[in-house]
Amino acid sequence: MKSNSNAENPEKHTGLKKGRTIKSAAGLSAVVSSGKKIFGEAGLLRGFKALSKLNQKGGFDCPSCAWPDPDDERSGLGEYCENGARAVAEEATTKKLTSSFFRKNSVKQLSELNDYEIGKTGRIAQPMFLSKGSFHYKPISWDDAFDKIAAKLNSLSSPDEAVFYTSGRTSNEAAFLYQLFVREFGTNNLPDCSNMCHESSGVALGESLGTGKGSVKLEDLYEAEVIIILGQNPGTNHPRMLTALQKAKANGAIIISINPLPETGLMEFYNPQTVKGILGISASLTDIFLQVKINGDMPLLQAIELLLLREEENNPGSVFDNEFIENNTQGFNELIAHLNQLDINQLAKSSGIKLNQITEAADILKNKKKIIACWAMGLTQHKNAVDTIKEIVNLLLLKGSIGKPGSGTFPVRGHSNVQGDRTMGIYESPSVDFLKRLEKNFNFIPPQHPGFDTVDSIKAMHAGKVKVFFALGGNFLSATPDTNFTAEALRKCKLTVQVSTKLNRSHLVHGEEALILPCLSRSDADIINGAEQFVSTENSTGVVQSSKGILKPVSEHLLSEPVIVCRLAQTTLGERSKTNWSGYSQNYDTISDDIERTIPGFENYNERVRKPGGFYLPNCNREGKFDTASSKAAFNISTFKPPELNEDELMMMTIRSHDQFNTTIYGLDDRYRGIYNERRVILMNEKDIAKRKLKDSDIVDLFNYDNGVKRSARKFIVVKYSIPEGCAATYFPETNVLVPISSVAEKSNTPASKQVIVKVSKSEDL
Ligand SMILES: Nc1nc2c(c(=O)[nH]1)N[C@H]1C(S)=C(S)[C@@H](COP(=O)(O)OP(=O)(O)OC[C@H]3O[C@@H](n4cnc5c(=O)[nH]c(N)nc54)[C@H](O)[C@@H]3O)O[C@H]1N2
Ligand SMILES: Nc1nc2c(c(=O)[nH]1)N[C@H]1C(S)=C(S)[C@@H](COP(=O)(O)OP(=O)(O)OC[C@H]3O[C@@H](n4cnc5c(=O)[nH]c(N)nc54)[C@H](O)[C@@H]3O)O[C@H]1N2
Ligand SMILES: [Mo]
Repeated sequence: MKSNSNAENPEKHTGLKKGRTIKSAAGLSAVVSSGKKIFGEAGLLRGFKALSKLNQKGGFDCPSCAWPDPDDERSGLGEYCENGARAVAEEATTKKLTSSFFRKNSVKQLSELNDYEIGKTGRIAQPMFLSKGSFHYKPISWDDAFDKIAAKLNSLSSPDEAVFYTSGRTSNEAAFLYQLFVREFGTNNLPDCSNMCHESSGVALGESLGTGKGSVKLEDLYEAEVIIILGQNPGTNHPRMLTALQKAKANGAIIISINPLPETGLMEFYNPQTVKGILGISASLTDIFLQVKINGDMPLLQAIELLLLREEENNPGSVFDNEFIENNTQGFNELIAHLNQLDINQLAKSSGIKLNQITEAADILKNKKKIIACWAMGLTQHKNAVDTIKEIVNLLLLKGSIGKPGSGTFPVRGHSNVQGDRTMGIYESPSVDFLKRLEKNFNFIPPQHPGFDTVDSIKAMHAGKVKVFFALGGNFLSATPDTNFTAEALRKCKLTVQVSTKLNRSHLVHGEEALILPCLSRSDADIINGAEQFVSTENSTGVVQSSKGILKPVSEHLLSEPVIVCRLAQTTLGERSKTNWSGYSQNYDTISDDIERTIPGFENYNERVRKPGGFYLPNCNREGKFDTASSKAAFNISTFKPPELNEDELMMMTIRSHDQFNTTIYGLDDRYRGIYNERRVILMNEKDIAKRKLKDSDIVDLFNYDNGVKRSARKFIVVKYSIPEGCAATYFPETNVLVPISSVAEKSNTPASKQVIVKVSKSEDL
């Protein structure tokens, strides 16, 4: 019998209040509000103690986003932002879930809470087990928990019947051990959150430039002449980027923002860490705002390239970097032939931007040589994401803006160590070279065939091909698309295991049996046999540095992620493995030694990771090299196909509010967008509201049809907003139920979460 719990958030409103859109991001109020939050959740002392070490050299890496820290001096006030402080507060809470909590609350009862309420319950304090047919989690010892998992894994008819997911907070050390264990066990089924995040960037950059990572360092921003920001909301998701942009602007950079929404941080910004900011003097960051239609970026970029081409033809040598193109690229003539066939007016129409505005942007770019393009989920989560990102590369290559100071690619990563996890080998399609190194160093034959990524894992579970689902962090059910389909998939598993810090919906929608293994968080002190351990992470610019937590863990029963992986490996593999699991779990330096032996760029790892500020990993683009088959950077040709929308349909993007970290909901406000106390909202253009004979604040149901399946999300409140006609926005994860499992980006298989076709109608209940 299954506990029949809710997969989705309950369809209840918390009470929408609208306020004015706060025009400027951050500022004193942001820091004060984060301070209050820290104190409220964690207690005064713990809060101060944690903040004083956040992102400091020798401190711990912020568990929020992957924005880089300055290489030189770091602010005495602490290198943190409002949302970083909230991320710490969320995990530093002293509230904990004891066995009596689970005795009182059945799985079904817990699933009736919304994500905000679930997050407020506290830290998981001991391993918990849900036996077959039971309605309540019960305590279990660590030994028994590992025995159960090992027995289940070893009973499978093939190692490929298990899937091992990773979220992006996992440290380099834990990630390295995890992929090693999974491959010794015998599968490459290593899906991760990156599959839903920057996978499209990795594929596009890898194919065109020879590395999946961005080329820009923080200092490059300060030298750039133009910074283009596409599909990213840094005010909320990478707040410290605003300080960097402010500095870039002071040095003369022009900022072009491309977004369907006028996002607050980009339009105006108070720097909380300067006196001016504290006094409330704001600076407008964006010079040109192009309010593109959802998915209009590719035609917009092509229109800019075409205008630059015309200018170059009029005045040869003045716009393109012909020497760079000649020496370093391939496919230039084909690109020019392709651009010449395109119609500028059609491109402008498809992008939703007036031609004169596009010309204004092209005019700025034509004489500039140092250009940086930054982007995030607004570009990666579309069906044509890979080609759109390659179109950014086309523009940069035409200008010779890669591999030089002040220029380059900047996919701004999400989770604080999502980039590092990939470097450590968390990847379902490892290279032959990487597998050879594992074979040589660890004396086993790794599986050679590719494993399942996130979407394919869900499909495989749904088809009954996967029996065990194991997650090292994250909230798989809520983060993935097609919530009800994914719930069915998870429920078909024999065993689901979650290594977690806090309760989430993935504990409540489970397999026949389920385990929750509670772990230390980034800010917790990790002491083994009296010795302080530290781990490491890699930020968006490829800097690896140490991270050492300092807070006393809320419970003595928590284990660190590296130790959990070691014990899992020892119990499951037993004599089969010759790897030094017990050594690793006693002293993390031994893990670093094996990372050094296995992964290029980690020479003298133990020594260099101890240096304040860490070290940069090698990046071929930075050195002006392109590790493609031809050793050249590749121009790419793509043709934009406008999405086919019926008259009554809207293109909807699922985005983050200011008060959330992915599926963790810190609060119910989105104050930069003027929305308070409610998450079940849909932002619509006033013409689209009128066309449907709706009014602002009406309650509507959202639905769509894909492959004959009707998907619906009920009871959303209409909010009139500045968004292009035909477009709409809702918050993730409430509308993940509407993202069809089959709607993915070509080549990267990333769910097209920013390109969801929906119909909107007055709520049926009213
Ligand atoms: N506080 C906080 N910080 C976070 C996170 C968080 O949830 N909270 N999440 C972390 C993670 S994992 C990630 S990946 C990042 C995410 O960081 P972002 O990518 O900034 O996050 P989203 O809210 O998904 O925002 C996407 C932006 O793209 C725009 N957009 C949507 N569709 C299009 C389009 O077709 N074209 C263009 N040009 N723009 C479009 C939206 O209007 C929005 O401004 O943030 C990381 N940091
Ligand atoms: N519709 C839609 N869907 C999306 C997106 C979108 O924009 N729209 N964005 C996608 C993106 S970019 C991403 S990255 C994914 C995120 O997907 P995930 O990474 O799977 O989700 P999170 O919400 O970040 O995971 C939060 C959970 O992680 C656990 N946790 C927190 N800290 C730790 C820790 O230190 N260790 C361990 N073991 N566990 C910890 C807590 O239990 C918490 O509940 O979602 C994707 N899904
Ligand atoms: Mo992400």
